Amino acid sequence: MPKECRRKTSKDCGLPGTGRNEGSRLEQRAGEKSSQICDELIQKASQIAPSSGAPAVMDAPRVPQVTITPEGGGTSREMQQDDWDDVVDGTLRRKLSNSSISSTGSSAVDSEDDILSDNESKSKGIITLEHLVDTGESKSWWKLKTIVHWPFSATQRRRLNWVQLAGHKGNFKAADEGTILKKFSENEMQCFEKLSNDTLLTFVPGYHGVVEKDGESFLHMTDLLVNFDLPNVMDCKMGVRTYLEEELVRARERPKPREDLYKKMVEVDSEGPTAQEHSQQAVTKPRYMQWRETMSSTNTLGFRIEGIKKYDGTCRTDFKKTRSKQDVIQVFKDFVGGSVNIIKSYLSRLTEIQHALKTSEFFKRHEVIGSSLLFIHDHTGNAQVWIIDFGKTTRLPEGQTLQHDIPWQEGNREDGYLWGLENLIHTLESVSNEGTSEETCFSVTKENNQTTKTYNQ
Ligand code: I3P
Repeated sequence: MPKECRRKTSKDCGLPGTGRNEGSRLEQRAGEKSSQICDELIQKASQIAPSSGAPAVMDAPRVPQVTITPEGGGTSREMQQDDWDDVVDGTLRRKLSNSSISSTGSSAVDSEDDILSDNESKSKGIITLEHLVDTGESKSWWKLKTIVHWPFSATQRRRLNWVQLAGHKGNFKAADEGTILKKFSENEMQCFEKLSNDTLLTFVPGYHGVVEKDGESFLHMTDLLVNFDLPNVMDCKMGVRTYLEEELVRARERPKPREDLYKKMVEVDSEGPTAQEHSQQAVTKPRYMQWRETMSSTNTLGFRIEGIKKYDGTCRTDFKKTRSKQDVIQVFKDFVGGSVNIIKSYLSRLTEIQHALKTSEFFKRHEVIGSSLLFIHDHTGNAQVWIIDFGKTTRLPEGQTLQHDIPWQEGNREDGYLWGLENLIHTLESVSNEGTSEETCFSVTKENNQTTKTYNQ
């Protein structure tokens, strides 16, 4: 059984004061926090099943390895001052890349950073933020809480399930009902602007421009969960590669050993790091990302499952070793509760997305890295798939286009997105064909803080 995700208090997340190298201390804390927050990230018991044959075969992509070079001097390089932004509002912040900030569902708190440190915010898992209405003073406030306990009655609560299954946390703020604010990324903004005239428009979250709040910029977006009742959500990261070519080049030119990524790697596979990496207790980011890709189904199927949140509030992000097609089939079966109808709805939506991608001018001219397909369904049978997260989706030089279904070789910028989508469709077809012992029809009720699932006779 998956364990519920846990959150630490702001006290637990407090940043250290001055002292020895701030950067490396924070970096170290990031690793520690990750493991504290979501125990299920490390399910040592899970086995890597051998790949059971992808429906389509693409040559294994050539993976240029990036390891720490002797420049590191045989010991782990301490974080440099320029790895960090200056003190902002009294808080030392790590520089934000314009990388993906996975977004899904609804809103957030006035300032999550008040509660979560930036390092913790980069941990995975799930949190629920509820908008609680104070009936007495017609004043509202926001509360961060763990998923499973619902101490307020449904009438007191305007439920806002806020779901983030992948990417960086702490990047969302409350917005008008039905919308969310996502931390500004120039890249993502440009994508949304270009997508406004593209065939993909109906498959991406509604974009309502840039807004300023508390001195920060945000992308104002439609909340994808708004039309669902107790939604089930799955995040699948698409493509055979999850890092930009420029990240690879940067890592070669200026390797930045990271202790936090080393720790994350060791937590999943103690034999993952090379002898040199073990001695340095650090790995570079592309090296970590490449390792993640080979451990999961990214390299073998062109997509991977990042996380799942079920209608009852449980969440899982322990899919780092979910690699074979059969493993993925099993996860999908569990996710839909055995409902072939939901799978069929997803398949029909995926086929529409596939068609739209093949005719999209935007898609043709962008390297799509770190973008996810977000699956959402609920007990009413409503099922949707959305294309999300464009923080690392990059425009190609004028005149260059991508095929998205040929092997990646460094320099060609191919991302394998269409190949992954094809495999994803075949995988869901297998789920559908294998069927289930029962077609699941059930209703969900919530009473006395308890969610009850009732199967129809
Ligand atoms: C993270 C994941 C994120 C990546 C992050 C990784 O690993 O690959 O996509 O952020 O890099 O740590 P994991 O899934 O194992 O937690 P970007 O996509 O923004 O690069 P980071 O630690 O540099 O934020």
